[in-house]
Formats: sequence, structure tokens, C-alpha cells
Amino acid sequence: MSDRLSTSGRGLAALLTASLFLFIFNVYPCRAIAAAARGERLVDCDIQQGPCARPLAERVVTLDILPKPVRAMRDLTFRVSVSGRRLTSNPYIDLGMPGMNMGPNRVDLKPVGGDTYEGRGVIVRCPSGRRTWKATVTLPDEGTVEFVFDVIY
Ligand SMILES: [Cu+2]
Repeated sequence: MSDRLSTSGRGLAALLTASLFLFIFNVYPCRAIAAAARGERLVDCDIQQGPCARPLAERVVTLDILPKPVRAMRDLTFRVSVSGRRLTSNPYIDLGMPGMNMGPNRVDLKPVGGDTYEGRGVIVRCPSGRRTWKATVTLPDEGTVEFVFDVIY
């Protein structure tokens, strides 16, 4: 009886150890490596809290999305501010998901005064349930910056 107990105890301990091992040395790195292989980045912009800024050459590109909280399947205003000399053409935003083809979704931006541009768009609900989206802001002839953020479903 005590033998059986200690055997099942050892079995349980082995199972827990195996689970822990799988979690630490397999599952977590696998997901991270798979994400990296797909070109995914971790969320780097807390858009629910406020605007995010990225450097682009001599400029700073700032993105905000309104209203908050930022939800999928809602009319959203995308606001981009670009520091430095005036742009020669309007910036635009391509919306997508890291590592997943969600089809084209471009938001054209128009000047609204000062160094700020705005456009309207919709972030769709991903069938997979994932909530992480990426906004690629393009300044024509100058380059792009990316913002990775979570939306609310
Ligand atoms: Cu998706």
C-alpha cells in the first residue's frame, strides 16, 4: 500500500516535472521562436493609454487612434503627427496583424492643421481571436514606422 502510494507520488512528481520542463524549455521558447520566425514582434505600443511615437530619420512619427478604448469593428480616427519640415505628400497607414495576412486595409490621411494628419478606418475582428494588430505608417519617399498594439473585442 505504501509502495503503491509512493509509486503514484513519484509518478505525479515526474508528471509535474515533465510539465514544468515542457513549459519552460519547450512551449515558451517554441512560441517565441515561432513568433520571431513569422516576423512577429511583441506589442510595443499601449494605444489604449495614449499615443505612441517612433523615430524616422530626423523626424518623430506619432500615432494615436480614437476614440478609446480602441475596439475592433468600430469607426476609428487615426491621427498621425510628423515632426520636422512639411511633408511633400500625405502619409498613409496599412493595418494588418503580425504574422497573419488579413487582406489590404489602408487608411489614407489628410492634413488637419499643423503637423497632424487624420483618416478614418476600421480594424476588423480576427477569426482566430487574436487581438494584436500592426499599423505601418508610410511617409512617401521617406520610409515607414511600425506600431504593434492590442485592440479590444
Ligand atoms: Cu488575424
